Amino acid sequence: MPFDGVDFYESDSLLSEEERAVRDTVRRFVDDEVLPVIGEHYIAGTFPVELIPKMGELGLYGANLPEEYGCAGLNNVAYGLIMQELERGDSGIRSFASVQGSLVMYPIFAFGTEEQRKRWLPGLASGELIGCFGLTEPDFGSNPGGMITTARETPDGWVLNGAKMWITSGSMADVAIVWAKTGPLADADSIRGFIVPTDTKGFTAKDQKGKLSLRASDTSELVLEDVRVPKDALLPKSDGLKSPLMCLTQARYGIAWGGVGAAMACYVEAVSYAKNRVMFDRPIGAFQLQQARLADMLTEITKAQLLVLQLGRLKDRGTMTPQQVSLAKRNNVNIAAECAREARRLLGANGILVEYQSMRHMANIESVYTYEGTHDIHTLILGQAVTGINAFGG
Ligand code: TGC
Ligand code: FAD
Repeated sequence: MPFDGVDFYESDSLLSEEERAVRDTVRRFVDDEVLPVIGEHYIAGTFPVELIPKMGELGLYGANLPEEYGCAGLNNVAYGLIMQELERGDSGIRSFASVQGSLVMYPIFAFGTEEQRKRWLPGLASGELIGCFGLTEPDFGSNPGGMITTARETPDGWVLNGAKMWITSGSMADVAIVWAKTGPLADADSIRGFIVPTDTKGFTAKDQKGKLSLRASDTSELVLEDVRVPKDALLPKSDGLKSPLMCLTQARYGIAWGGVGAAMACYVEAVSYAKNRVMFDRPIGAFQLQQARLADMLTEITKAQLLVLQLGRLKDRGTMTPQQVSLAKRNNVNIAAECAREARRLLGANGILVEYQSMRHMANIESVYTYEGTHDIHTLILGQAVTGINAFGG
């Protein structure tokens, strides 16, 4: 049955016609192309690569970047709705699009030259090229400022050395945005971004095996051994740790919308099951305990929807702050985790089957809870915003 949304507070009426049309297009795409195949891919631990050009045709990569670079030029609310619908399908699908748009195309757009934008953005927008974003290292996750990957300048370019860990789309990528220190290791201000074609000598990517979460997603370790790139591989306007953190703000914004999508998928599945599953001669939806579960889910989804919609309007107005994004990422991913777990429980034994969606979302959301700043890190970002005191340590 086609997905009909969850809209208890008529938040649809707060969307423009164009925003609704974008949302409905992606909604249909997810119903027709993602949901029929995602379970198999999840079990197999593979990414549905056949969807990559289709998402490109629909303009889903970097959809809030300008049309002159082959992008859709949509506003940020429409961009958020795209992420919401993709994550309703699977967090791995949304991750692919988030990384491509917010973590690869955005830094090229924001920190690159006009030549770099023209060279890379149209291919990434169409999905002909796949990108990945290398910030996290084996020993530097929540504190990327400590990274030990280096870029040394030579007369004809740069030489990169180091390793990046947990990199989404790493093994499929044609191009990697690699963050490295160009000065002393103690100096996070010397971090700069580099556009590294993955066929460059010395660059290798290895699949991360054994994942029990985000299985329909390519996650890899990148190793850079004397990787030589020309001068124009540097993103010239990247300048210190702030630059990759600016990219994270873009991606976290999309994830906050994505959390709503995953939560809605689980809620709708739970409502339908509650109405149809009969136990003790009554549908289980007739029992107060199950109604309480559904009421809690609906309440949290409704609050989360209003949160991201206002966040999107602030982003479109140009006043959104990273701390506001932290609040939304932290809240919406957390409520998605709660909804997925409660839906799975409501489904009883069927809830552990791949034919249903809730347990897949429940497992996926554990990755989403951890990446792009763990829930704890966003707590500390908010704590700092409130008190002015940095509690990160170090
Ligand atoms: P700190 O001194 O706080 O900040 C350095 C400079 O950056 C500014 N800044 C930001 N700017 C824009 N957006 C943000 N979110 C920003 N956060 C900080 C800050 O104002 C400062 O500017 P300036 O002008 O004073 O130099 O840096 P810190 O070293 O104390 O770190 C702070 C902390 C812990 C919050 C930060 O490192 C952090 O966010 N850690 C979490 C790491 C993380 O999220 N990694 C994600 C890797 S990518 C990923 O997971 C992709 S998943 C795939 C998918 O998206 O689907
Ligand atoms: P750690 O930093 O080791 O944290 C471990 C625990 O300690 C967590 O509970 C954390 O909250 C807590 N902790 C850490 N510091 C503090 C503190 N100061 N106070 C209190 N508690 C603290 N990275 C990329 O660069 N590119 C990608 O494409 C990418 N894709 C990913 C895909 C997946 C599936 C996953 C799981 C991760 C991905 N990541 C990516 C990495 C991700 O961003 C990191 O895993 C994340 O930032 C956390 O780092 P860590 O795993 O090293 O945990």
